[in-house]
Amino acid sequence: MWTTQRLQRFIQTKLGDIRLVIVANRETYSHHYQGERIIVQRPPGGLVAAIDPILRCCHGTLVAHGHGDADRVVSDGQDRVHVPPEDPQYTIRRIWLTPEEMRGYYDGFSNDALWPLCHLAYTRPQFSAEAWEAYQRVNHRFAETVLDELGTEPGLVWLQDYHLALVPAMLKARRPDVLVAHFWHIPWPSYDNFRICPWRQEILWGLLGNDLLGFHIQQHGDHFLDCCDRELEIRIDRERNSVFHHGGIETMVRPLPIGIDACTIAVTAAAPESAAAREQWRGVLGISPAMKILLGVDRLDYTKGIPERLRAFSLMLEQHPEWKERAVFVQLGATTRAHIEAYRLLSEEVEGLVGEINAQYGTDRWQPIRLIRHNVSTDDLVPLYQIADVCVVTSLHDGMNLVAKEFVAAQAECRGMLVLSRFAGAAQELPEAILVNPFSDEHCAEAFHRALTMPEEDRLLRMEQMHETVMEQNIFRWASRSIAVMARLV
Ligand code: ADQ
Repeated sequence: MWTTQRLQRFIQTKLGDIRLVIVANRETYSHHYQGERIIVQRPPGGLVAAIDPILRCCHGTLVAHGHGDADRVVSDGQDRVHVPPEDPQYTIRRIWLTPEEMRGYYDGFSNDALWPLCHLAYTRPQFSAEAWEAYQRVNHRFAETVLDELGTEPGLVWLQDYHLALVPAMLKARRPDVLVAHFWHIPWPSYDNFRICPWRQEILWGLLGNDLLGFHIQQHGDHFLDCCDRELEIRIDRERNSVFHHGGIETMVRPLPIGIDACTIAVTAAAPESAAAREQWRGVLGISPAMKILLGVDRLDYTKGIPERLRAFSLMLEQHPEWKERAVFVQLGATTRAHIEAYRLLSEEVEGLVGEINAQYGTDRWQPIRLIRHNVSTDDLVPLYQIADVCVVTSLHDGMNLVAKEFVAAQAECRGMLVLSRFAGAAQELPEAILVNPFSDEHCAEAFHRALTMPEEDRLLRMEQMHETVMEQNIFRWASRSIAVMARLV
């Protein structure tokens, strides 16, 4: 079993004195004013959950955008701060971006162009020359900061995600000796979808600055190779899963499915405080122990299939009226990317649907859907996963989906069931879940009913297998596999 300690020893053996710099848009800790006081927050999201334990392990540096309103005050003269605050183990080097840069680089190009381009959720990407210009400029700033952090030392730079597609080539142009790896946390589209991007060649060349480019699943890597093959003068070696360019330089493309810190979740679930928290959730939600709970946990994002699952739940109530007053759908929907039109519309749609369905089916004693719009801490989320009978993940398209894995890790007694979209990367590792096509309300409604009525023996068998997978294929294993590939390149 991979643990923090084992990973730490592994990193020391494999990388020795080589400095590890991780680069991500989002910082793992941000500082905020609360009146006169400064508080520390950990933003939600899969990426943060993944890289924090790795940085703690290797005492590395994270280069990231400083977005908290008190971030500058707590940073030193070199824009650095040591975290976590209670027990500092690594450094965040912050980059400051203006609101205008954020509008172009983050909202504009990353989230209004690349995000819908890479997810087959049928939301049209918005390509704006102004946003693309900001994306290039900010990627350049990230590259300059990483080079400044490294000085003349040898180093391994590990970039995270789609906000930084141009950084690898920028780094390599100045420091060909530095090893550059990149993990792309979202799907890569097929060529037919990718080719609508006006700056597709620039993005591909940017990513070919990497020595290693990781995706969650083989299919995303295959799509990337296809795109390179169709667009660029390069050579693809399908057997090696590599692209050769610039007279023989190799970019390795590898499937590296991400995991979660499953052990911490299992320990939180087993802690005595968790029992009280479970009761508290039932109390707050007004749900008796006899009531079945279906649970969705997501950022409010149009790729996650939230309206789709609510409609399917409504259909289940119509087709199986025996669930009226006997089942509740609890949906956590944290607000995200609120400046973007598509997200505002989604938020309105979800609120509207919840109102409609509750009005149609609700009674004096029962509200079918409970929507919770704020973030909850891991300590509060784990007991909620525990009391859920069915966890519902209906992403229209998803790189991996960590919620599916978190639910399974929290369910040590294996009493619940997972309904999982076929179009989430996680479906490849968790085939024992009830796999669904989220584009079909009928299919999902039937899957919810099946999950609620599955015979205990079948359910236990499936959940135990998934539990084993999630515990074994954890975040430390993902990090070790990624670092093992990088170390071979050093
Ligand atoms: P995300 O799109 O953010 O991640 P996901 O993998 O599901 O999606 O991770 C979401 C994380 O945020 C989970 O850890 C979840 O617990 C947390 N979260 C969501 N809503 C919350 C709420 N209301 N309160 C508290 N916590 C909440 C991207 C890709 C995914 C990929 C990850 C990691 O889109 O496909 O799995 O990166 O690579």
